[in-house]
Amino acid sequence: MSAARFITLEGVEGAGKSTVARALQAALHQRGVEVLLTREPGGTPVAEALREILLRRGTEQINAAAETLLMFAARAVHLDNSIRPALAAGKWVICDRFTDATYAYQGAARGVDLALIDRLAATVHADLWPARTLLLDLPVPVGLQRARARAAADRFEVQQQDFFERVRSAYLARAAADPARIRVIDASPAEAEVSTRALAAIADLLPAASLRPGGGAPI
Ligand code: Z5A
Repeated sequence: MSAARFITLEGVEGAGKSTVARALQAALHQRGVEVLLTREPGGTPVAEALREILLRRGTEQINAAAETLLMFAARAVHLDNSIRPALAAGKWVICDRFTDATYAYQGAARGVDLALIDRLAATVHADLWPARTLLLDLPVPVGLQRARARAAADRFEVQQQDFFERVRSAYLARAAADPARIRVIDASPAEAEVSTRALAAIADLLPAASLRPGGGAPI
């Protein structure tokens, strides 16, 4: 059994996080690494119910503070009931978005006090941060085009371009401040190339045996 690792994926809409997450899961599986693939908000029945509330375009207003608290409520449940047990069982966890998203969306884009987010993060997961975060970086219009070609817009996707520019800038600033954890990957190339770069960006975390020739096919 390999040492458990917590990996997160971040980026603006349509950056390709879900696509890369699936490719990483397959590549790790080929290397004998058991992976829990999950997402935020969501990942457990209760957290998915909160996701539905957060993403639905209803008539009732959810202000930025309430949105932040709901994100962390979902995260606390997700950590307790899914992420921590998986890590304790020795699995790798690949999570599509985590607390960096709260700093980018609720903090930078919605204007929530970063000290509040610091406090909530310390309360909910002071002991657990991702070993590696892959920031899939893409010009905002390209990501929006990809995302909007796919499905009807949710409560976040209806935001204007400047909202997502603030998200992107915040992500890049966080990566510059913590380059050991947050690796920026250009998400413009074709899917296979982006996934190959993502795998390379976590290669140092893999057990040595899985990197030997024959230890797994490239993705
Ligand atoms: N949110 C928040 O505000 N605060 C928080 O703390 C957290 C989340 C945790 C979750 O919605 C929303 O919650 C999110 C932020 C907020 N809102 N927004 N907006 P979501 O999970 O539905 O949305 P998302 O996280 O942005 O995922 P996404 O739109 O599904 O994008 P993606 O996962 O990055 O992309 P994808 O599904 O892999 O790919 C999108 C399309 O592009 C698809 O058709 C692919 O086939 C295509 N694609 C992917 N890669 C490529 C490449 N390389 N080239 C060409 N086409 C590609």
